[in-house]
Amino acid sequence: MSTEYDASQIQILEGLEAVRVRPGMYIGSISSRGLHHLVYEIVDNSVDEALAGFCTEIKVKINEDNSITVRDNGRGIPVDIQQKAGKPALEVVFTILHAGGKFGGGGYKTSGGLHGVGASVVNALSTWLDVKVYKDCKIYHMRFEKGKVVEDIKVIGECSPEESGTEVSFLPDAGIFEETVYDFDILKVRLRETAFLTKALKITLIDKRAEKREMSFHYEGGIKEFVTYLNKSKSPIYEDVIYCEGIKEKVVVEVAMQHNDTYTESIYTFVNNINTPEGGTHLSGFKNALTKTFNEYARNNKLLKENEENLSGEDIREGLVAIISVKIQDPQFEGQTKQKLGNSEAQTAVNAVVSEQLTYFLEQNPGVAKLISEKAITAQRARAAARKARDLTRRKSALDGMSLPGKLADCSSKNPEECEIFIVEGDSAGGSAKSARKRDTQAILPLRGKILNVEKARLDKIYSNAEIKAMITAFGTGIQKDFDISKLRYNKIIIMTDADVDGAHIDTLMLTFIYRFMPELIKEGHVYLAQPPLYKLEKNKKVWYAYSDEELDNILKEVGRDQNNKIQRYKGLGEMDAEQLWETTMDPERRVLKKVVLDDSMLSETDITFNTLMGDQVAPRREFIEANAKYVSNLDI
Ligand code: TTJ
Repeated sequence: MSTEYDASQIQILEGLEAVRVRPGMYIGSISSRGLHHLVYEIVDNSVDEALAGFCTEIKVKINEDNSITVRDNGRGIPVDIQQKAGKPALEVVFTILHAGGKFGGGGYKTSGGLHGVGASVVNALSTWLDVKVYKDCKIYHMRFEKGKVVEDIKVIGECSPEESGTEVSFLPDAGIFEETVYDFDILKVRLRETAFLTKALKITLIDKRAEKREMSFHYEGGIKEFVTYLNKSKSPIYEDVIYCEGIKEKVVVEVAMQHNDTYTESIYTFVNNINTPEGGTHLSGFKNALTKTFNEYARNNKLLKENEENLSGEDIREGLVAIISVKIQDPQFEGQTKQKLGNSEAQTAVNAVVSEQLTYFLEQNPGVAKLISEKAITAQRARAAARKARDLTRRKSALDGMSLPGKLADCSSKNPEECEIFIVEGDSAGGSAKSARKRDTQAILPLRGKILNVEKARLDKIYSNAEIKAMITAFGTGIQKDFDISKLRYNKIIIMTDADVDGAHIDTLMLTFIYRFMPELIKEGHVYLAQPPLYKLEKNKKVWYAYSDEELDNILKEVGRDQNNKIQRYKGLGEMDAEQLWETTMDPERRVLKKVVLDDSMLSETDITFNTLMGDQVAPRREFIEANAKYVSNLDI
C-alpha cells in the first residue's frame, strides 16, 4: 500500500473523501459517540508518545465554539520530509489513512476495533484542523479544511527547548455529525480511565464554555489506584491491592485486584489501553491462573480438606474487583463487535505472570490468603444451596406450567408487544393502579416495601426472596445463564414509585436487580421509570399537573398567581385516586416515561454509579440520590 501513496495526491484526497462519504465506517457513528471518539482518536496519539516514555502531560480543552484542543509535551510529530511520500511527515499523519504516529519509534500501535484509525480521519471530518509542533526551538504550523491542506507547513515562531510537543485543534464538521456539542462528563470518564491505565501520565480536561470546569487525572499507582477507585464505596476485605506485572512472549502484563465484601465480580480488561468489554484471551488467562493458584494454595495449606471439592473460579472471584491490562504488538480483535482479544500469546502471558506472582504473594501474605479462601469457601457452600433453591423453583414452574405470582394482576392480552407491567411500590398504590389500569394490556405487580439489595446478598438468599421471585416469574425471561428474551411477557417494564427520596431508592434497588440479573432488558430498552406528577393545580374547575417545580412555575405564569389557585403537592402515589393516577402516570396517551439506558462505553462508570449507590458507606449513597438518577435519560412520551 505504502508505495502507492507517493504516486499521487489524488489518491489521498479520494481516501479522505471516502471518510466523509461513509464516516460511520471509520469512527463507528456520527452520533454523540462518534463526536467524542474524535477526541480519543487524537489523544491516543499523545498517549502512545507517553507509553514510549517521552510525554508526561496531556491537556484537552473544549473551546467555546465546541472545537477541541489537545496539547502534549512529547517530542512533537516529525516535520521533516518523509522519503516515501515526498512530503512532510506532519502532513502525512493528517492526510493519509491509517498513518498513525509511528515513525520508527518502538511502542505499541493502538490499532483494532474502532480505535487507531488515525488522525487523518479526524481531519477529514473537521471543518478545520490546526496543528502546531514545538520542536528544536521552533514552532511549525499547518492548517487543513475538511481534510485538505490550506496552509502548508511553515515556521511561525520560536520556543524554548523545554517546550517540545504537539498541539492539535479541530472543529467537528456540523454537516457530518448529528451532535456537535461536547459533553464534559463523557470525556471525563474516558480520560480518567486513560490516566489510570497510563501510570504517571497527567491528563487535564478543561471546559472553556459557559460553565467553566477543569479536572486533572494523575495516578502514580496506575491500575492499582484504578482498583482502589472502583472499591471506593465498598468495603475491601484486605487492605492492599494485589498487583502483578511482567513481560512474557513480548506481551506486557499488568494485573491489579482486590476483593470486597459483596458477591459480584467486576473485572475490566484492556488491550493497549482499549477497553475489551467482551474479554478474550487475556481474561481467560487470568481466570485460569487465579483458579489454579488458589486451589493449589488452599490444598497445600489444608484450607481445603482432601474429601472437599475444588473451589470453582466463580467462588474465588466473588466480590473481586480487577483490572487486567496488556500491551501487545499486533492485537487481533474478534467477536461481533470486535471487542474480544484473540491473541493466544496473551493467554499464556497473563496466565504465567499471574500464576507466578500470585503464588508468591499468597505465601508472603498468609493472612490475606486465608481471608480470600474463607470467602471463596463460604461462596462455594452458598452456591450449592442456591443451586438447590433454583432447581426447586425450576422444577416447580415446569410442573404447574409457570405459575404466576399471586399478587400479580395480569393483563388479559398474551401478546407481549402490546403488554406492559407496572411494578408498584406498596399495596395501597398497587390497589389504585389495579383499578386505574387498562386491563387488557396493563399488568400490575405490587411490591411490599423495599426490595432486597442484590449487591448485599448471596445467591441463595436472592433466589428465596419473595419479591424477586415474583418479578422473575412475571417477566418470564429467567435470569443470568437461563435468560431468554424471547420469553419476555411484557414489552415495557415500568417501575412506578413515589417521587421522593425513598422512591428513588426503590428505583435503584430495582434497577440494580435488573442490571445484575437481566441486563439485556435494559440494553434492549424494555425498562422504564414512571413519572408521577409533583403538583396538581386547580383553578376555575380546570386542572393542571406539574412534574417539576419549573413546570409549576410556568403554569403559574400562564394562569396567573391568584389567591384562589388550589395547589396540591403529592407526597406519594397513594394520595392520588385511581382516576388521577390513570390521567397523570399510566395513560399511554398522556403519561411521561423515562427510558433507562446503558451506554456500553460507560459501563465501568455505570458500575461505579451502581456501586456508589448500593455500597456500604452511607455518605456517597446519599450524595448520589440527591444528585439525581444519572443513568436515566431519554424521555419517552
Ligand atoms: C514519533 O517518533 C518520533 C518523534 O515523535 C513521535 C511522535 O509522533 N510523537 C507524537 C505524536 N507526540 N504527540 C503526537 C501527536 C499528538 C497529537 C495531539 C496528535 C497527533 C496526531 C499526534
